[in-house]
Amino acid sequence: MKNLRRKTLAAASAVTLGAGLAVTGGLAPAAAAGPETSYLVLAPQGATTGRAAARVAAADGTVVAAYDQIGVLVARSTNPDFAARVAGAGVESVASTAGLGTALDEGETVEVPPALVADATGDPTREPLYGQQWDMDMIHVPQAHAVTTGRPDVVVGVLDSGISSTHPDLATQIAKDKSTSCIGGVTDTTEAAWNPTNSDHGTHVAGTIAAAINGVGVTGVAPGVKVAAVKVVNNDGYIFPEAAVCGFLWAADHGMRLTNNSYYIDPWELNCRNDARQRPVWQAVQRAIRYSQSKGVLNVASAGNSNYDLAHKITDTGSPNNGTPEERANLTNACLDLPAEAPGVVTVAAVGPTGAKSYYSSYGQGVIDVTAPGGDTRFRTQGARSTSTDGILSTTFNTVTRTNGWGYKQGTSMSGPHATGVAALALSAHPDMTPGQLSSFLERTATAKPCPVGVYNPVPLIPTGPNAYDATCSGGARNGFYGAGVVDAYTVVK
Ligand SMILES: [Ca+2]
Ligand SMILES: [Ca+2]
Repeated sequence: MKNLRRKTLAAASAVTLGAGLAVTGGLAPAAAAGPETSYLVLAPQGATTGRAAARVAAADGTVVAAYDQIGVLVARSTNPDFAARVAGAGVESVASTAGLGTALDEGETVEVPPALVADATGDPTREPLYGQQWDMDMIHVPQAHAVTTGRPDVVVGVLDSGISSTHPDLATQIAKDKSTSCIGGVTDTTEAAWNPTNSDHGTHVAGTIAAAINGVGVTGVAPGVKVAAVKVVNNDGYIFPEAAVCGFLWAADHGMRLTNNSYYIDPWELNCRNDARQRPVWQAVQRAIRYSQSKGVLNVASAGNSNYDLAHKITDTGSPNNGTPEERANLTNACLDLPAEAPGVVTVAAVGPTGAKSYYSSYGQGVIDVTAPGGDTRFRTQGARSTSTDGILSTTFNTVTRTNGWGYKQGTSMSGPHATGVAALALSAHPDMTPGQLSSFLERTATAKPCPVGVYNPVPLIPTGPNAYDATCSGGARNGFYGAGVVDAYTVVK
């Protein structure tokens, strides 16, 4: 899956490159307009953006968003020489984000028939579809709800593809005054802008965090808290760095204490150390993450669905021109996969109904912090067939028929929001915790899980090949497959 994503990225980049060649390869003068391109313009760290904004204007650019909090401008220009012209005093770096969008790992949705409406009892286990929510039992959600379902002043930013505001399990759960689109790096708070267009991924994530106990459908982990839609996935299914920057800043400046990030923005880590164009982009995202942490936000992120050892990725993907394995320590911060690997971010792996690592879950000692149910639709048949009921049941929005419903998805996109929901319960019970305290608390209260012995492969019959999902776990009580263990909703509130 990692390779697939890279091919998608490469294709997106190639289109952009082709368009650029068409302009610069002709006889047109240098100042001729090219395609409109988005840029991130970084002022020196700690400086205001005034001088940078003046340079943008002088270089035929338009500032579409100014993030003075972190010294970052989002600019657009059709001038092919924009980056060269904007460089100078007051500008630390400038880079186009063209081709640097990462495709959302969407996964398929398997819808279930609409649930009958039952009496709203306040008991999560009496929700009509609760019998299919093995995930909630695994992390002791009913026991937690006997203590608290969460406080409504805890607002979780769902940086994702939007949330359906008409969904019967979510309509009462959304902080509409804190919801926005961040597509293009620019906020748009109209309700239509932050509703889903071509993806219900964010609707599913939001339901896992906070679907209501209302006699309809499912329960979320923390139905007493609120979710805010912060739409960062564009209509083509890509997350661009400027949207992520906008999302982190929006959440931080609108009083959110938690964000859920079930996506991955993936620098080409083999290139980024020496790639002058990529480096400023990742620096801007990291400034945004650091800023949100300084405002008291704990960010939770999915580890990814590539069964990839994140602790040894340079060795694993080493360039054919360089046979010497390189150590992670040689990497600069600009080469991290974001947001999962940014310092202070809670990185979540996935387990299936048995509590064992999901076949797809990425891993890595020192990278994975905790794990949570994300589903595993292949273990039951060793990979021969897919059993959708071993996925995660949550709220859905059919983007073709434009109807709300419920259905299964699987992925670390689904495990992340379980950890976020547990963090929201923890914060409801312990409102004074700092992000650092909260993340340690999540780890301390998790149920530790040892490494399986030897090479792990739960799906030897999967059609992509008998060894495609081999993985080896390293570490002790805290290890590369499960981090500190499986999060627990009850132990954080009891
Ligand atoms: Ca419900
Ligand atoms: Ca981390």
